[in-house]
Amino acid sequence: MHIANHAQKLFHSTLFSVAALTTLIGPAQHRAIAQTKLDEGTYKTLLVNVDHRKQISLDGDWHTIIDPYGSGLYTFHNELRKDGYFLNEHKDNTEYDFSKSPTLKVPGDWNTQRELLHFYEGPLWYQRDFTYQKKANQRTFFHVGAANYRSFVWVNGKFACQHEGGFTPYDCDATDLLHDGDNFVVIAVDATRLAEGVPTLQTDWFNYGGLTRDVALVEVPTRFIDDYDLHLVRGTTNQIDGYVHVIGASAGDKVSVSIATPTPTTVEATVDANGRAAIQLYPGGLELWSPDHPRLYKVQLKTGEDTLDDEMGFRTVEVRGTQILLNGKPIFLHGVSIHAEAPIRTGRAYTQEDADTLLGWVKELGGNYARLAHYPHDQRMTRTADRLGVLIWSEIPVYWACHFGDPNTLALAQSQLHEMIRRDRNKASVILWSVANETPNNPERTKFLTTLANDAREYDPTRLITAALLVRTNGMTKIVDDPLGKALDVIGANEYVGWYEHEPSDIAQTKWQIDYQKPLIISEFGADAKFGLHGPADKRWTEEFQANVFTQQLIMLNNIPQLRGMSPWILMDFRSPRRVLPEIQDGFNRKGLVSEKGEKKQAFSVLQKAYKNNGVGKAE
Ligand code: GCB
Repeated sequence: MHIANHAQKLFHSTLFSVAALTTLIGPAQHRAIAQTKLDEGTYKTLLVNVDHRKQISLDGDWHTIIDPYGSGLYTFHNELRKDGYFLNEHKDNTEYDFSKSPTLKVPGDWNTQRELLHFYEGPLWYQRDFTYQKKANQRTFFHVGAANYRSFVWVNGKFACQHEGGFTPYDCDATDLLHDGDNFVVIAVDATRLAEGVPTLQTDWFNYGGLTRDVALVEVPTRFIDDYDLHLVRGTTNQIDGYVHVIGASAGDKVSVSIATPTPTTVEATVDANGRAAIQLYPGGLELWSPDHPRLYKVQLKTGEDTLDDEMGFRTVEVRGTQILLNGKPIFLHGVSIHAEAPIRTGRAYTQEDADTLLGWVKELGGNYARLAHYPHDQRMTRTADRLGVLIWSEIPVYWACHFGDPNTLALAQSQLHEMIRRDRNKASVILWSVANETPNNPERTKFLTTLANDAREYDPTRLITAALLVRTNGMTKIVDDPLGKALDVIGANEYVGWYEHEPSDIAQTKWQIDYQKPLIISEFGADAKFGLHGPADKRWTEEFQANVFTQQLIMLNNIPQLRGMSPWILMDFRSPRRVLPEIQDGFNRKGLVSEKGEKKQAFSVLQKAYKNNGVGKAE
């Protein structure tokens, strides 16, 4: 299915209807909560630019029940319960009581909030009371910024919606489920890793569970803008094209878009029978967005009672031969990879301070670019990147050995890809959509990822499509010939010469054979170092060893003529259950330039010097 149709199905055709996108998969008896699909719900969507909407925050303390057996949803014979925990009952014979159960903070992963939950990966129930006054001519959505991995929402005991995928937001229509006065919401979140899930069972990051991003009620008029796209047209410096999509509109309704450039410009357009209005405008005095000049403008969209503000930058990105052009000019991407790991306090990142710290370090390095690995990060990251001038690679968690032969896994990857693009397509900072990382090279995988690459390009033809590929080694030659390269605009390649293979002294002599005349980004290289551990440069795990790997890599990278960007692995140490070496790793991947406490290792200055002196990489 084309992603456009998919999008249509997922977001539009269910308008005002019940029970739209869910089917019961197989006999419920054999399913864990994470594999359950309930078959009724309200309209579910992803509201674009939700952070500029009128919100009633539900962040704070939620009552929680740990439910490893899924008893809140299943009976003793493992049938779906009609009287599950979602009813939040207080009868004589009720065997649970949210009001007496301990609380957890939302947003936030559960693993770092309560020691008992550190390695917990099963179902956990959240409950919260709130008061609400319904307003006429208004719809109210229940917004979840991210819930890892599957989640189910009930409002006042009635099922609202479910979502799979731990890193993208969703909004379910709670209008008819809310009443005046006291209300409650129950959300079951199941962090069980699934072989057929996206991601799959094996990853090199911590499976932080829970309501890891903001939760809120979002109020919109009955006729409202749910989605739009405004972008600068390639080859122009002032033509902005796109669309505005309106829910609840009739053909012929008007929408307007204004951009507050020095000569403010407004255009009015007409909605078609699908609720969509094509937009084209030529704002006067537009200054283009770039890392050196991250100019944002106030944008206002209107239809009927609905007004939605945004701050947007405008720029173009394209490929010419082996060059990446930003606003028509060749650019080299001096970057670093980042996990959504919170500096200092550890755990999942979600605050503005997290985003400021992480992207602040990129600026301090002299970088103009960051690869947000390996899944969509909190929207604060792309907003902050827009503001600070950091170009962004954004990725879906199609990582390592997913079930590439499974059509359900493909559908899931497609929906996560679609959600990622839909949420962030109006961010000037985002220039690359990545469909995968280090997947095994076989025909089934290539077909799966080619479908994703084509979907992404069809859904967003204004950006570049990439993936981080594995590279073959033949002696001292690294070979980039993965057939997936054909489907990509920019080739991403991960390599660990000097760490997982060969010695640091071999790095500088390594040769590259690249079978594609396309821009290449070395999306990862690196070495582990424990902050404060010192020794000779050939002693593994020391800061000196890591710094030397970086020094040698920079020499090697300068010998690759078509290299157009780099995002070494990684900005900050991050938690990973695979990394168990006592006294060194202690549960953390130590390839950070900075420790999880924010302490800078020697390699930080090596990279900083190269970036600040323009000592690595050529734009053309
Ligand atoms: C990789 C993966 C990344 C790992 C890294 C490592 O190639 O893409 O997720 O964390 O290597 O440290 O091994």
